[in-house]
Amino acid sequence: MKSNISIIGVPMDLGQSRRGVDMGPSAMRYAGAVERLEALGYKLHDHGDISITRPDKYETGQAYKLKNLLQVVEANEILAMIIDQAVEKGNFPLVFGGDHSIAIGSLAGIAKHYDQLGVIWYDAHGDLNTEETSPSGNIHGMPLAVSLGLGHEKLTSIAGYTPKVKSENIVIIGARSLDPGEKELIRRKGIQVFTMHEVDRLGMAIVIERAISYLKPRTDGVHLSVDLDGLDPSEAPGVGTPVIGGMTYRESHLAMEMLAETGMITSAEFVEVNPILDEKNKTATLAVGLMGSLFGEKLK
Ligand code: NNH
Ligand code: MN
Ligand code: MN
Ligand code: MN
Repeated sequence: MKSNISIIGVPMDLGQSRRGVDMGPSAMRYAGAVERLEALGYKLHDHGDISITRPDKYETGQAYKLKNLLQVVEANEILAMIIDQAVEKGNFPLVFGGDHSIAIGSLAGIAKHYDQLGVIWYDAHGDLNTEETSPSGNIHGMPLAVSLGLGHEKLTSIAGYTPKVKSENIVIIGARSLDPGEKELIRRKGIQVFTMHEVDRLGMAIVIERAISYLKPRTDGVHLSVDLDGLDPSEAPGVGTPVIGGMTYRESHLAMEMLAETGMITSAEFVEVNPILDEKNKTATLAVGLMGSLFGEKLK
């Protein structure tokens, strides 16, 4: 793991319809993220939170196919620029969300630095919708499709190039709520998905071993995108779209620890922490604990 970490907070809540997830970065800072990583000997560069333009009126109804598109695009362009510079400097970019629409900007800033960027998508959902397949019009359900070059041109062209990632370099872990269009895309592109069925059947250790041996030979860097709704809502209640039957606290720590051992993760984001829906900052605290494991707490 690189010894310098760039932290970027993205107080974004426009990619979905439940207010409050914009406070995620504060909640993770409050839960001690910076101190936790400093204690492990990393040098932290905290860029603070990028500023998000609020729309005059939130687009929330069913009528909208791509809610708050312009503001989501603007924030992701800025995020991509900041991340680009962090990677350029040789730092490890660590992004605090914000809803998952910000993965568009993260990947846009990172991917140009790699020939074969890998992505691990730790999530209850596939986030593989386009405006045609989305049941909600929420852009947080689209970032992985956008990064594959699928979806609205304003989203796919962020940072001036497309696609950001290749379907064969993606591994999804923890999926248990996939929309029909997402399933179709997964089949068509042959995307590697370890649903909860595989997590139950094989156990997390084997799932992560397989993810690692799949990605290692084919990628030259791996972005880890952790959506806290990947975990079970009993352990991560502070998320906007909880889905029962998720990954446990222990499974998730094991996953982070095993990824830490390989040293193959080159950037990461922790998203969808909504302090308003949380219980005493439990979900933010959980996220910060997972960061500790990802950055090698066990090994230090
Ligand atoms: N698949 C649904 C949609 O596109 C839900 C996505 N919600 C998420 N994704 N929280 O992680 O709207
Ligand atoms: Mn999700
Ligand atoms: Mn997600
Ligand atoms: Mn989510």
